Amino acid sequence: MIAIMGAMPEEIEPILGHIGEYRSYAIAGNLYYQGRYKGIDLVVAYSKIGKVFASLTASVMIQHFKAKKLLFSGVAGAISEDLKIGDLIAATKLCQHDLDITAFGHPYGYVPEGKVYVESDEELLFVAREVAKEKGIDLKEGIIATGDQFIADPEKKEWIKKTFDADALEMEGAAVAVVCDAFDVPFFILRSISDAADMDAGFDFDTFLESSSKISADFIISMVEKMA
Ligand code: 4EZ
Repeated sequence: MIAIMGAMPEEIEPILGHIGEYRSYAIAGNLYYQGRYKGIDLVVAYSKIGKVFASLTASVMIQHFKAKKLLFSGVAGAISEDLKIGDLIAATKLCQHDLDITAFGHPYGYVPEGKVYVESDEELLFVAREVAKEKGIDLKEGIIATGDQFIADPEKKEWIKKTFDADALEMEGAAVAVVCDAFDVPFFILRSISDAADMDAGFDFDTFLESSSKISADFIISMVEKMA
């Protein structure tokens, strides 16, 4: 069983479009869609926005649906100047930019028995590079910073860039990474840029949510095909 998750309905709709027939299960306030694509069993769901909902959904996909790999598809705000709207970035590692016990001398993003960065699975990154090569897609790779805030402020964005060396930001990736790491489930977080986390972010996000979600979802489906 491979899990594919997003945070918002728009992020998983293009995935459901590919799998055709599926069954729905309601668990703890979310709907989980189970179906098959090219002979592979899939469970697909959107978590709702933010780290808490994302952790819940990732946990259910692993514990209840026995997902052996988890792929996340969605959109993100760009930090790196290299990333333009519609570009794809695969996370090499992820961190929580809003986790702060620095009052006790710890670095930003760290709590005891945790780690600042959770690293993505190398094999899934390899599959992604192969798909990108075959399709002639310019897949970027970098650090994704996650927090429970929609960032639409150049100063906050700059702080996240300098504190975590992050290339993109969103609100679920690191939560999924922490859960998958704890359960030893290989994960892959893919995002297509919807905005630049600046003053125009709200407007750009609304404008590009659908198109960027589709770019990310199509790539994820190609990865599943490659794994079949
Ligand atoms: C969160 N997602 C945004 C959800 C916003 C509004 C109804 C991705 C994202 C993001 N997150 C795209 N751009 C972002 C930004 N500038 N800051 C945080 O994963 C829902």
